[in-house]
Amino acid sequence: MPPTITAFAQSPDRGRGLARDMRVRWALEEVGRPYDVRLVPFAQMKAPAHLALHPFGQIPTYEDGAGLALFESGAIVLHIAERHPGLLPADTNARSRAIGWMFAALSTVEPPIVDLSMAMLVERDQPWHEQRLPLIKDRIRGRLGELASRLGDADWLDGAFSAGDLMMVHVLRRLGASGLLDEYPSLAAYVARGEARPAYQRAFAAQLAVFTAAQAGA
Ligand code: GTB
Repeated sequence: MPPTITAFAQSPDRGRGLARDMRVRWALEEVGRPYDVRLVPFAQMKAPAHLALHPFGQIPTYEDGAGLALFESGAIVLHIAERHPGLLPADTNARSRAIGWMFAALSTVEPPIVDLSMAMLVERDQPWHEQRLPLIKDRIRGRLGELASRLGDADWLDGAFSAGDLMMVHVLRRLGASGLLDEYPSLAAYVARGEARPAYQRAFAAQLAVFTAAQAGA
């Protein structure tokens, strides 16, 4: 039985593949595993049935059909990467480094990027918004500069494409509307390389189809 993941029934990203189910879809496509999707309407996200699966009432979740239920996109992608070839190197040290990049994406690079999204979405009317914005942007620039230095002219962060790159590319994509990524051409090219992967394209098309169908039915 294929695993079942959850995604927004109506994603606020309007099909841009920014919600975190995209990472899980992409990982499953990279390792060639089929999956089912259960769409969660906003009205049901904090209801007991979904909270039983995800303590914070969010997406994505992952159920393997054999009793395992997971939440947190990082844990889900790692689970997939550990069980199927294609996303983690065979060499144990390289494997640990790739997992390290997953953590770096989620805990070092993503937080200021999420801060920027939140600032633009829900803090615009605050009297301190205009003062806070450049501080957040400079924190992001700091991380992007450091990341660009480490990437250098390599295609991927540590040898072959890995779950670390998958996570980093998806985290960086959220900067699209800000223009910040364009200040770092090597990182913009890195993201474009990730997006060009056939597995990414399949995952993107699948999540876009959800948005298109929701629009058609609205
Ligand atoms: N740390 C968790 C993980 O990595 O899985 C975070 C999960 C999370 O934030 N999920 C969001 C959610 O369920 C969806 S992805 N939010 C509903 C809630 O908290 O009640 C975040 C997201 C949402 C929208 C956009 N967008 O519109 O561009 C981008 C990303």
